[in-house]
Amino acid sequence: MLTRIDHVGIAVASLTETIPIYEQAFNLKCVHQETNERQGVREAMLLVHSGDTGGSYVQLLEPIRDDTPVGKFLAKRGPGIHHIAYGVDDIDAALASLTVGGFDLVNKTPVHGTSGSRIAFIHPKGLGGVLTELVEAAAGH
Ligand code: CMX
Ligand code: CO
Repeated sequence: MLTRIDHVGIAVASLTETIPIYEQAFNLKCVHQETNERQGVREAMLLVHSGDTGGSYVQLLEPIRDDTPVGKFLAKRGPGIHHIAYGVDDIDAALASLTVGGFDLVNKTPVHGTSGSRIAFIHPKGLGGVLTELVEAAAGH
């Protein structure tokens, strides 16, 4: 079902401050930035590896408001790893299978993610305390 680690999502207070740190530390390049209003974030994607099944990235996340998932996370725990995201070929099939398995889906149907991808979150409680995202990349990504 899973094709790759798509990204590791890291909650930060400031993209402007954190992007250069990650670029310099690991010689990464920030290849994309966007604001996702529904998710309540400004995000930056730093490419780690381009593979046959799609890229792997560090995703830096800055909240656009305090009353958002990342805003609440930062207030409670401070900056750090917020979620892990796995690539899938068919997110509808993956969600159907997880539903049958009794997992607690935050998104029962896919929503809009980075660069036109379709994404869905699975609640951390059933997965060892790790908030988990599935990503079906848009065609050509
Ligand atoms: N990782 C692990 N546990 C988390 C967590 C995270 N990122 N966020 C919250 N939790 C835990 C809390 O520690 C808390 O646990 P306890 O009950 O044991 O104290 C519990 O979940 C509830 O915490 P909360 O602060 O009240 O958070 P909510 O229930 O309001 O929301 C969640 C939790 C997962 C439903 C919410 O964060 C969510 O919907 N996330 C999906 C969307 C998202 O994260 N978007 C931003 C990223 C966008 C992107 O990657 O594109
Ligand atoms: Co993500």
